[in-house]
Amino acid sequence: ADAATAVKTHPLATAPVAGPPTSVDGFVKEFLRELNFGQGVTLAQSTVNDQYLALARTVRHYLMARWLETSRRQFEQQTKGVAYLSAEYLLGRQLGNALLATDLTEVVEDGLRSLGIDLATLRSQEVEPGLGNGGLGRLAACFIDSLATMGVPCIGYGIRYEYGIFRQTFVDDQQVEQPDGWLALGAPWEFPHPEQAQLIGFGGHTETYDDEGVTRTRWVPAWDVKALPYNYMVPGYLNGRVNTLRLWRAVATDAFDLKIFNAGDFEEAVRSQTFAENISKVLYPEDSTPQGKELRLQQQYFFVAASIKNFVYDVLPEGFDLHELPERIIFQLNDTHPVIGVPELMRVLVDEKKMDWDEAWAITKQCFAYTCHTLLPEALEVWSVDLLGRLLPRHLEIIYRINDEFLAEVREKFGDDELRIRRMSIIQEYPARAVRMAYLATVAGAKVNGVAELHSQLLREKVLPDFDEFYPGKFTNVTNGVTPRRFLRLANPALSELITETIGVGWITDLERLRELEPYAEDEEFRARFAAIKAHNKRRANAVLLERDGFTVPDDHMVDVMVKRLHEYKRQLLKVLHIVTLYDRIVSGEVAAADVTPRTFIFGAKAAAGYAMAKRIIHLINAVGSTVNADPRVEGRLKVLFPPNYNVTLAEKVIPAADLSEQISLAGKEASGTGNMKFALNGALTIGTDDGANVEIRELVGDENFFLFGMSEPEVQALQDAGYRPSAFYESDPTLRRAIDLIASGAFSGGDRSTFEPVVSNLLHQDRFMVLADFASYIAEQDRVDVAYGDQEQWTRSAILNVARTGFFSSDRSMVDYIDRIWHTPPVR
Ligand code: HBZ
Repeated sequence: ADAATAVKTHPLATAPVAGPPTSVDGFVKEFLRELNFGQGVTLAQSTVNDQYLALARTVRHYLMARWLETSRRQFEQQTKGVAYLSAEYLLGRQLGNALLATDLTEVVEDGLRSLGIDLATLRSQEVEPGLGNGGLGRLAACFIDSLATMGVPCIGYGIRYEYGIFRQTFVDDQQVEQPDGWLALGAPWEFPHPEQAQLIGFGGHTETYDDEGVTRTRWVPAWDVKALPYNYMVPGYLNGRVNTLRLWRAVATDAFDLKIFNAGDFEEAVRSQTFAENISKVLYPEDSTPQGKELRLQQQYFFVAASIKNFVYDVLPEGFDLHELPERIIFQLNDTHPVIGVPELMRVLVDEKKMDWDEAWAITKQCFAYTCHTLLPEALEVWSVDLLGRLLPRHLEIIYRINDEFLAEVREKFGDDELRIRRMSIIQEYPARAVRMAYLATVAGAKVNGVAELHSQLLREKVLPDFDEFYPGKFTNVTNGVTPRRFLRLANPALSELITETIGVGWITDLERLRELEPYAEDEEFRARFAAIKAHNKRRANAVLLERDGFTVPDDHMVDVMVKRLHEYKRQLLKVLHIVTLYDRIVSGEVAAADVTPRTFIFGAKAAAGYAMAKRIIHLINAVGSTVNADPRVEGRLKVLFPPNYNVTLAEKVIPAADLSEQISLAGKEASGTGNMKFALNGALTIGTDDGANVEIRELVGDENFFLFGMSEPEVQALQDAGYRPSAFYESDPTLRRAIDLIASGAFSGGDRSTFEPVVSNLLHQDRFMVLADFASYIAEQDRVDVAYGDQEQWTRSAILNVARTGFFSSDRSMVDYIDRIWHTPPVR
């Protein structure tokens, strides 16, 4: 104890050692030290990977003092902060962002050059942590970047998957998934803290006991696993702040294998270790359609329980009065994946802290807020009572009680309206008894938000109308945003330089200042420079795609990009039908090739491994691409590129090169979209439906700078109600019929009519997302795109205005909205 006190009261106890000097010399010394002492190699012996790892560790050193200082002050100040609970963080590469945040890029570039090393080569060595599926995971990464930059206390909590989103390859034009061993070459950005491991229980039973005259419940789990925290730095942009992302890894407890080992079964001991470690082994690659698998629920409970325990027992100071929890923390639920945290906090407060149920519930209701990211009914998570009862028996009891009390309140307000009670119950009865996690989140959350205006409106009116009526004021909107640091400053250095030269650097942390660019749309010289940058970015994308996939992007082509997860509602098929239509126009002689605007179509999309239709659509895109690219009749006019394994790293190269951004989901299905924002900010024009955040993009950039097509959400609803018959569109539209017939004829499958028969017949007889209904409108609008592209001066004007008017979509603004409407967590100095 004496030794511990001596350490804590030492004059240097809380003063972190400063990082290396911010000079080329200071950097070079530190880098060589890392190479020699950290990697154990001389410069001459070192591989690119050695150099990358040494560089990453060197950059860490510059951030370390700030990180320690941020934590120390946060502990000292005890102001309210955000615990962002997310099963996914799609971070992208770390090195470039860390250099940007510390303003070290030039020093490092010069220092490395003096050693004969190219910074860009080392940056390419980094394998991005793909710990997310798509928009939801990337949103979490943007949000924690913004919070750090704005000086808002935040801990991101999640799972350190050993394997992130699969690596996609194509074999015979079809998707094949490979494991993503992102840790294989070293993980220089993480800080494991095994001494802070938490035990997380599972299974078993509950029992009541007498606690000095009070009957209490306790949970006796049957098995447990250890949750090891791995900390990651989340550096703010040039502000000396470094927040923390804490990801949990599952390992077997010693007791777990020791018991079995001692029983003489070595093999079983190893097997059970594997069993425990499976929990954080791999990211579920299903987006939008949860599978209800037991391991998935284990993952969810594992990370949420570890996070709540960590916060309550380690982050809060000793003796903290838990009645004040809502003044210290808000747990933001990124979709329903962490919602099991609600009964978990109740269990901690009631069973462990022996708090009265009503008091605990009053606290819990103030400590959670819920963000919904979907409108698709099949995407709303439900967990069978059977599974929950087996895995988390105490949590199921708690959920039942929450539901009983909630339904009693509903009865009180609305009377014994049994239909309504059944509709609103957290427990669904059919087809099987199951817990509706979105309902639990809505009942427990202080606020519930959608992710774009239209989405929030539909959420209130269509998905949770009873709850909106029951809880006036609970529902709100926060439109998504993207971080301008990664998606403009880092991804598009040329445009960033032009912007900074024109309006100063303030835009990087105050993106609305892009408005100051508006007048330059009329400046011929500015337009010329802007257009030259787009051309430069196309050449840069060309170089990357050439090296990566052997693809070339012709200099003189419009670059037309659709990158996002493969899902029927996003309607990659509509894009395919457009390409097939253009192809058919030329090969049938209807239009001379020379009269077609040259376009290169770039796709990027992963399909969930078990989503058969999505995989067929990938096959079709590749097949159409192979045919089109090999046909001399359309050479120089149409080109289709589908680089495999689209990820954040590729996005940073492709988005800045785009002329046209495809945002073509069926109205009412895409909650927000965030790719749409990234494209507009990088000067692409959007062709899109009135869906998600497209609505707000169009409002801001103006109708004349946006290509709108397709049905509106009310029109979709009306067609649905009237009875949608896709074949009627096929029969009455000859252009559509030709495109579909061409696919059905085997023209893209070596004459084999069976290959794409399931796609064609689904379109003709089901077409749940009304591709055929929007086809004519889409083609007509695409023809207008061609005409517009013909006037390059006007196109560039529009592109500049897209940049100037979309500053609203900074995730910094999203954070301001969350803070004002939901969190009430002011920035600290
Ligand atoms: O979240 C996306 C929405 O589709 C998109 O419109 C929105 O912009 C974005 C951010 O709010 N949703 C997802 O990305 N969803 C998932 O990735 C997902 C992952 C696992 C699931 C369910 C959904 O079990």
